[in-house]
Amino acid sequence: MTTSTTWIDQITMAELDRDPNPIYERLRREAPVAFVPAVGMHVVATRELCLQITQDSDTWSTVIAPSGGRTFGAGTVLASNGDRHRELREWIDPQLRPSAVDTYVEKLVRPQAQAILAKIEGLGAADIQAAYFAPVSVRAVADLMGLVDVPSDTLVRWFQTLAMSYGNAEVDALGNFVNAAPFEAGDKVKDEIIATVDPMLDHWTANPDHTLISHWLHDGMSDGEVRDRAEIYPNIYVFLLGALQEPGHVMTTTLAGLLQNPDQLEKVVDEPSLLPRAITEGARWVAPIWSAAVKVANHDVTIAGLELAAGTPVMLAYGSANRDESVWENPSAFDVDRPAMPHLAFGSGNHACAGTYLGTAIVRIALEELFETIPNIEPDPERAPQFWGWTFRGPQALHVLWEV
Ligand code: V55
Repeated sequence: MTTSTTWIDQITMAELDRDPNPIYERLRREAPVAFVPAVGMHVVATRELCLQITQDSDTWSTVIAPSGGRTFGAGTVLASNGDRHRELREWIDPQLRPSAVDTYVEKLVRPQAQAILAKIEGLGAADIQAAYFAPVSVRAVADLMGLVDVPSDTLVRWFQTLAMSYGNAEVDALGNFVNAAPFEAGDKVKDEIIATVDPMLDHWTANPDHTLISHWLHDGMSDGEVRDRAEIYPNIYVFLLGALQEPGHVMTTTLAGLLQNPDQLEKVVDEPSLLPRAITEGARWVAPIWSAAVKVANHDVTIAGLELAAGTPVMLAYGSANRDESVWENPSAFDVDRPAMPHLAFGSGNHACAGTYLGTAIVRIALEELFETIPNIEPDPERAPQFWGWTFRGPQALHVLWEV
């Protein structure tokens, strides 16, 4: 047994949440797979190793991060494998396929985006994250799910509380969670979600419609049967966190990147067909799900020279993989003119994001409408955006100004 402590042993959760990038830059160089005591797990820092692990589901099964499992409980698609995983994706995927999304996404997002902008365009200043991006993001996905009557501020509070619980990853030397309060706040929000959604499930049980949750109840079931609520709720939580939060994160991150680079902002505002490039770069630059995917070794395995015993979990840092200097030149710079190279913000392998196409379309439409309505948008020079988070990462606010 070794008693010497290394720089890796001294990494704190607070540092990771503030800015994981300098830490992971050093990990990529010195220890691409490393045990980090603060999070009680091995972390994987490079793109090549993240890809290798996600492509090899014989060696690596998927599990949920401990703080994620404490938050969502058992039964999420995030933690499933094999036949059960295929079954869950068969009921989640159909409404999210590009050919389906193209039939509804315009009507779902553009009018809501225009309505929110109409209320703020005369203000001349805003935290555009709170005033526009978060509301468009939650409205789009929650309406699709069928939660049209849940107010946007409630939905934002739900995803924020669930995210603080899911990201409450800090453990002590024995591997026990250090902070109870974020989990307890998450439990309260889940009670509130169940109280709100249960009557809707009663309604959809008798009256199937085109909403996602109604499909989840009925699709693949024999006549007169609906899927058990215990199977549905954990996946409702998955959507109420990730699917509601991340489009907003990518909108804010992409705009923050453009505002730091006025020449790039001007090009994109003048030529909105460049938006998909800018959005791809935003998702690469600061992956909104920065470090959440966990795999577990099915048998003893050697990776990056390290021998890991069967049952060892490893946390894939897609946010770090996306700044791998062996793949991207000057990776910490936001640059819409980069050569195309697939990033890992939507993961990879059989658990890759089901909402990639929908989420990207929501972000694109929100930014198209923003630049159409407020083409002269500028950063507030007094208030630079503060990025935060290790599990989920994005600017906490984005203060902007414009001439009215
Ligand atoms: C992830 C995705 C989620 C979520 C929590 O690891 C974690 C990915 C799509 O939603 O709520």
